[in-house]
Amino acid sequence: MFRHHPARGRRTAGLLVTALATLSAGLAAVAPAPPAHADTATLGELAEAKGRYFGSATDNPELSDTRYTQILGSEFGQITVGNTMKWQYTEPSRGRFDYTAAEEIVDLAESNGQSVRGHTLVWHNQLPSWVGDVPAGELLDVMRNHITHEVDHFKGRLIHWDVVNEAFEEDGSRRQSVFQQKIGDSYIAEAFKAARAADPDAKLYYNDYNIEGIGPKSDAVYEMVKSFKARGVPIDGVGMQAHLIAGQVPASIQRNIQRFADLGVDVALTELDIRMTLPRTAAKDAQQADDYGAVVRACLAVSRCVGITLWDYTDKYSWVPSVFPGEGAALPWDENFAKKPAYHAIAAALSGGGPAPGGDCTATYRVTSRWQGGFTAEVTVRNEHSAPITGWTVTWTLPGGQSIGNVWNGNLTVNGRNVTVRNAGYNGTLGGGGSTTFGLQGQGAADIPADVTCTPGQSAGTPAQ
Ligand code: 9MR
Repeated sequence: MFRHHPARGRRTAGLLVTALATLSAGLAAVAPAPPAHADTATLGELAEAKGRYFGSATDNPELSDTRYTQILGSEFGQITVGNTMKWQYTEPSRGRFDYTAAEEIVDLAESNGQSVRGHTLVWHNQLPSWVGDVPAGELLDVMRNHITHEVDHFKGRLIHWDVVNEAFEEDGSRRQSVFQQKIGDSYIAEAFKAARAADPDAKLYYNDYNIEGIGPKSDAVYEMVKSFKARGVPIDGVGMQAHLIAGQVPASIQRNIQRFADLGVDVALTELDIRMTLPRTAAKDAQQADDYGAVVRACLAVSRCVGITLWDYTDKYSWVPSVFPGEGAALPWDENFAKKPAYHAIAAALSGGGPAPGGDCTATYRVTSRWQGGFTAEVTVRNEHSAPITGWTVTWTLPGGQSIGNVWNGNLTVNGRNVTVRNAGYNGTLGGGGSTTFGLQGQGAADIPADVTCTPGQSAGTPAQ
């Protein structure tokens, strides 16, 4: 019996489309395109079905890339303004406010029906130099004025504000920013009060990195939130940035999200990316896919984890390579906008599926030659996860008029139009990201079957010899 797995079906369809595209580029006689699959849902739609959002950050220079904006506008339910709501852009000199660049992104998101997170009001970075020169006795007023002006400007248009960003060091002590030094510990609470007064409806977040797992830094944020709740300081949420490393997702992430939720605040994963040491390999992609799936499932497991935002969605515009030389490939779309295994793992997790026990596999069917009355094809079987699989079964329905003569590097069973190919004795075990191929010769037109599906293991039908 084959487990029905909606995400796997979608992924197989995607691979088939890729196979078709490759084919149509190389062959004069082209098989007809498969029908569009009614169950193709975007990440935004899948998240919405779970009562969450799935979004992407973006930045102004990218908006002239039409291929980029097409996916940005269709795949996501939420947008974060990646740079141009920061102080450097919005109050470049004291008392002179400029929202032109930020407005461009908010307008675009609104025209696409997407919600917007504001990022960020008070941060030590991307701060214009004049702020550093404000006398200590004036900085609290300057900070309040900045917050009041910006929050008021976007009032009613944003769902969340990152009110204060990155105020803690790794050891849990306060970062010695200009605000900390000149205003003191109270500046964070004061910032939240000013934001609430300016827009009582926007949800107010504290946002930081390396607080996804339990440790000294997340403990410090936890204690702050606890004390804000006890003292009536208006905080609604904690943003865990989630700039993660493949193979190193903190084991305590779900427990950590839950403990913040238990304080009575929402949690959002606000800047998710999962980087790797370059170059990409199939095994690293598989590890990364597992990691993305695990992070999404950790969020879905906590009802107050309200949404997930990628820190941009394509490697073309990722911040990672410029800051971590030799690392990158952190996002679910590559620099040419091709979806990686990570994309499919996110879709599967949002659909409620986990990786199948013992892994998961895909099959890509490619016609390698054709002649009057016959053809050969090659099927690539790939383990999409990091856990090894010890066997695989590929099935499809024969397109009308086709029959199969023989298969090599696999064991064939045909039952009416139902084809089953199981691994041979020597090619069943595939490590994380590993792949193998089998070949076949068929009679009839070289139409590509529409439902090629891979299942790990050899559970269906007669056992392989
Ligand atoms: O993606 C942002 C990049 O374009 C800026 O140069 C950088 C400046 O520090 O900020 C990046 O975004 C950061 C975000 O605002 C806060 N968390 C870390 C993000 C990545 O550095």
